[in-house]
Amino acid sequence: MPKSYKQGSIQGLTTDVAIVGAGVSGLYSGWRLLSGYFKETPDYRTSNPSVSIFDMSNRIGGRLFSIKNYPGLDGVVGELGGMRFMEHQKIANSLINKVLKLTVLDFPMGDKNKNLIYLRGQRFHESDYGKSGFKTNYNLDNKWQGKHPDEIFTAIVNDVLIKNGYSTGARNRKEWDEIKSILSYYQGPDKGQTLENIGFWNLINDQVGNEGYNFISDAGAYFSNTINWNSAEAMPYMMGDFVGDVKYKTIEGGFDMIAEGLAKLFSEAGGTIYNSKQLLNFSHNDLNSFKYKLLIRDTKDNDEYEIYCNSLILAMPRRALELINDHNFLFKGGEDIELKKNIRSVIGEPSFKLLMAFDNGKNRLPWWKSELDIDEGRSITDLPMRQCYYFGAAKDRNASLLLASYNDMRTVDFWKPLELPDQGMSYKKNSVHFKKMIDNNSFVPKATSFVTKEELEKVSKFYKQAPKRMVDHSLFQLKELHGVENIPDPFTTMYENWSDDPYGGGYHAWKARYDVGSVMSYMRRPMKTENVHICGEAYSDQQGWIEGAFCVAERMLQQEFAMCKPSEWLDDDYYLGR
Ligand code: LYS
Repeated sequence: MPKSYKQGSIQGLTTDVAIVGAGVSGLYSGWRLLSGYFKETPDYRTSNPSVSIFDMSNRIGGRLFSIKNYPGLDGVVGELGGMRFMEHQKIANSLINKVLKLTVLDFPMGDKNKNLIYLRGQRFHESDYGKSGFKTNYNLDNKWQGKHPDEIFTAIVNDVLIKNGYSTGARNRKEWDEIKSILSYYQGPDKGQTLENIGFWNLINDQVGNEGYNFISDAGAYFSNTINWNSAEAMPYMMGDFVGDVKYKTIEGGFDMIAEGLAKLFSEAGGTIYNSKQLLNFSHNDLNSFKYKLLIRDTKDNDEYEIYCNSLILAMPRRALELINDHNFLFKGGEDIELKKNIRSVIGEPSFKLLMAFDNGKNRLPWWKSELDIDEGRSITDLPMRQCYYFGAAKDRNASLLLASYNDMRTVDFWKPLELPDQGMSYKKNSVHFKKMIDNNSFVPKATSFVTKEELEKVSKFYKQAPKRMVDHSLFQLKELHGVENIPDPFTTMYENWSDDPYGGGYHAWKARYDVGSVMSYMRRPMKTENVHICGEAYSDQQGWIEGAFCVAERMLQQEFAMCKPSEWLDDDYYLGR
């Protein structure tokens, strides 16, 4: 597309493929369409399509959002969104290493002897689990008392496998897919049901009782992993991604470099990204030779534009899909149509991250190092903050950065009334209401010996600053979790609540009683007669990971856009899912 569209009016713009959403699934799809090979089919899409990406926010990356080059924090990166991947996630891994050539770092989980677990008022270390005589404050059966939550998760999954006549041991995603929809349950109220018809909470309750459920939900760090989602999806998910000695990786310079790298490749290949452009609606078009007309709103000045395309990729999560006007040929305005039901097959999972930067003071060490000799990794608690991650010190060691809270599901509600006034994506900073809230409530960045207030204020408009009351609640909990009296006030903060529009959650989970394999394939092209496609993390089988987004996008490109496998950088036999 001509670059001249980038600024100013996009009225009348035409593009073969319009992608809505500049998160990783949209950017990946755009780049692949411009750089990949198409099979020889009589499809119009075989001839060098023009591709444009639209995003309603003023940045790219979607739910990847790194804090980098922050004044006073040289050499330390903070993550408000996605922050890691795993080596067996092959698209992420090969893209990062072979295509984008980014530097991969270990994502530190810390020392089990130092990092803290604080549950029901009891403070201990991860290494205490399983020690003889160790007991938690949970009223558990002897069989489970004192055990590591991972051990309990594993026992639950193994029990199901064994009773179904399968071996325990490691399984890859393809092997899981072959068995997970035929596994069935054998006792209690869900007896005789296949696993996909059983909620994971229901299943855990039957296995380890209510108190066992409370324990593994609290100690497992994520409420999202134990909500009543689809058990057939939950089992491989827990075994592969969280339980045991999982090795996480991250990217030097910030996790959203994946989005930036893809955007750069996409632009170099001739694609254009249009920011602050929201898709309002779409329809069939008879004004020119393009199949569809899209109605786009500029989120900055509210102007509306009509643009034209032949294929539409909705690279967005559930909530964003639901924000599109539904009076069109696809959504049909009705609630009971198959597409609407399938859109509702996933649960948007609220999630919240709060970062705090501290002045290391005279000894030039983060407080967690000087007080508790913690170097890196995370601590877990049942307090509403749930998890904190010690991101580390700046190069000059003047300051350090803490992910002071990473929490999901019901605890996100704890932080809600402490947030900035809710005025949507681009809150109107000049309104009287907003100003009043800011004056009364805001946490104003503080100058330190190494960074001025002006420097901090300059960047603070790019990130939401935590209001004072939120900071105070957070410090209160950090003190309780760590058993430390004195934690300094942070000199600056940033937070993100991913439950807000248009995300509807930090990640998603499949509901029970849906045939996930069928819904996944359905979403990639809901109407076989139309070139409208849905892709992204939400309707993937690796929800909450960029790999989920990539696998769905790649599957869509090969199946629906007649693209060849990207053999130059990805193993041909890599399993993309159902
Ligand atoms: N991938 C996310 C993380 O590494 C977790 C998502 C959990 C979703 N249930 O923290």
